[in-house]
Amino acid sequence: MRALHMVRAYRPAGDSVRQAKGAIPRRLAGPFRRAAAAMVLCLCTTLLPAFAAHAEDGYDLWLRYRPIAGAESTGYRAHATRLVAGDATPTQAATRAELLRGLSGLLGTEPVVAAGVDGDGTLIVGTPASSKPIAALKLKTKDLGREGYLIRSVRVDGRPATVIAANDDIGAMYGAFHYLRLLQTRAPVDALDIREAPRTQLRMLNHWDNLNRHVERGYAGESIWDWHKLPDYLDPRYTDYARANASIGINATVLNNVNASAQQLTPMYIAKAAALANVFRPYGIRVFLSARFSAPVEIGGLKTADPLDPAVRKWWADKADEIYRAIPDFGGFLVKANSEGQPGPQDYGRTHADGANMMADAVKPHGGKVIWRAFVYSHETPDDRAKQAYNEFVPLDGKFRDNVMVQVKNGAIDFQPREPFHPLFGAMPKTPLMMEFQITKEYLGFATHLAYLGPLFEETLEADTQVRGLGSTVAKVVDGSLHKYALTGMAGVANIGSDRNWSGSHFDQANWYVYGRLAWNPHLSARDIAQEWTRMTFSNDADVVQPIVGMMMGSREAVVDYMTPLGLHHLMGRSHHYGPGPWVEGGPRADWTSVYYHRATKDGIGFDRTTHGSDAVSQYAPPVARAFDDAAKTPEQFLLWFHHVPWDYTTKSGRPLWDELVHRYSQGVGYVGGMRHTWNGLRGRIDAERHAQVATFLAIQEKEAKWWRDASIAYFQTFSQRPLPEGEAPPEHPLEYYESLEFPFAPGNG
Ligand code: BDP
Repeated sequence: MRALHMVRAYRPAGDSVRQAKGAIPRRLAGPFRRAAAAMVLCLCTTLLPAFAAHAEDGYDLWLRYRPIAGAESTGYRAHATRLVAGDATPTQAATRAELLRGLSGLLGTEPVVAAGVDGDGTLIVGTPASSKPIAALKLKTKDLGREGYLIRSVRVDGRPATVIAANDDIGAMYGAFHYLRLLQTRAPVDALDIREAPRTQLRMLNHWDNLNRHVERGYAGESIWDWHKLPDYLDPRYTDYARANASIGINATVLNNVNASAQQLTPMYIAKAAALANVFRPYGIRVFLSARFSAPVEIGGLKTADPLDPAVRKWWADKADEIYRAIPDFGGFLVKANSEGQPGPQDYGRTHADGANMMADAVKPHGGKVIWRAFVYSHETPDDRAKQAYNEFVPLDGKFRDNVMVQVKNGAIDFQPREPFHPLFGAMPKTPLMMEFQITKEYLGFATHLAYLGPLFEETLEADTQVRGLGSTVAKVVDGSLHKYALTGMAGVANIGSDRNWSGSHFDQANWYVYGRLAWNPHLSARDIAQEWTRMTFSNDADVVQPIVGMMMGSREAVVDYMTPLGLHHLMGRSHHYGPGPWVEGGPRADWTSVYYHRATKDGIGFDRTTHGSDAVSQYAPPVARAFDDAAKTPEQFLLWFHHVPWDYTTKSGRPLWDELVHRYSQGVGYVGGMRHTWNGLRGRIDAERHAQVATFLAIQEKEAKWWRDASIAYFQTFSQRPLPEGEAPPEHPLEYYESLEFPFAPGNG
């Protein structure tokens, strides 16, 4: 991003002079006009050098490569004065370019590109096949697979060197990014012995991007895919997107929304997708497409999309052939079927397995996969929504083709600030299950709320399904070790858009980052990753890293507290999901209302999912089910998810439930106040541009956290009919005020 960054660094300064001059209204009288113009000019000349030096607008993400202070004296420079790295393939060339960009940025001087080790401090990068010096080292690389790598401090002909070796070009690229990360985070690099290989095979982003560039649940501007100008114009952003993903090991991307348009599969759009695939290929990223199940009818002229109909099967096989002619390494299809109004096999009396297998057969000859989503539920099914995916899919275990994966959201409802792990994890030993996380913060305050999702992802991955005894964690389901899955993977619903900072806020970049790192290794620690990201993104200064990581680690819990404490869920505004809406009821379907989920009455609150209620608990392995069935044994964070309890129920703190609820709401707001305080204390330690935006967003967050608290308390108090605990401020407005607020233009609406 360096080259782009430099170009941009100069342009806005010039532009701003022009715009600023034009912006002074003509009608202003002479002297005032002249004074204003002089002021603008003076402002621009003062700011110009700063802009020219660093446009800290977030575009560079975590790949900023800013100089290491004292790179010489700290010894970093001595380790990479020379670079031996090939450029015979596009991946090798991209790896070498990244190392040159990164090392010259970090070390303040460009390493000499050499053909062999003829000096001290050589960095040797490649594979035994592509690099003679690496072949000569006879390193053990077999167990690293195609994407793994090793980084080791070695001696070649007595000279100290560092080697980054892999079996394949892409492994070497991942190793190069790892090496740069070591420098970026100021890790020691003089005695390296690192072996790394990804723990999952498919590490994928799901873009919910429409062809008109609207991003469903997107809060970072419009889609980065400029479909209209593709395939001819390739925005340099596509390359930077690929670099950023490769730097964290993401190797697959689904370009379009799961609520898919059949148009995506027409020749015109296949050509556009192929152009993107060409950009991504050197970075090890494969393109997938969301496929609309009824495409054979909509764009194929058939009368049916019945998966058992020979003409339909042939249509998909032909379509797959056509796609593979344009994109030889096409990954396959992602499918949302018979969910939220999408077409699917059940429209023809067939099962999800019938649908998935038909498409799997179409891509199989080309080595493609079908990723079938388990996010299915219907308001016509008279059962708890939380139970429906399990009921639908568990009977199909073992009935899918071997190139089908079933993609399961982390929880059984829908990406809430907190959900217990989905009961499907552990329940389908014969079907590879992929994890689906949501990186974009549809239910966590959009882009302006600072919520680091590492702890959310980690909490789910570490949850113990207990299906094969203690320690049968969700992470072990996902990495395939528990059930010996032949295919493994993780998907994250992207938070990427065309906003200059990619994710809509500087801190939301951390959610893209942590997702990628956990997809690579679901056993990593969210805190360690936050540290890494902070060092790469803001500063290596301990006085900066520590407070930022502290803020981040508690930030998601704060959102849980001020939105949906104690296991409450799905209480946000209708459709757009912005702001509180616990009063939402009526409308087309009960399972799209809030009252369906919180079930507050004068007697109490919460959804009874015990054996006496909807019995959702019985979808978990017996020991887990027993714990969730008993309010006293249920972790309090899930209390109202599984239990309907009276308002005076004694919680773990000793407070009655109502008091505890109010306490949590206030605690959440208080945490945001604390983050503002911490952030203000970092003024001057972080560039002014990013500091100011984060400060403003935190102010928005505090205002909205209070709004959530006040509206929720005002609403639930009509049921609890209890006074506020002592010291708790009453809501600022009456309930009717909160209920009257409308947001027809909230972003991201479906
Ligand atoms: C929900 C979103 C909706 C998506 C759906 C899905 O509100 O926009 O289409 O998930 O995952 O969270 O299919």
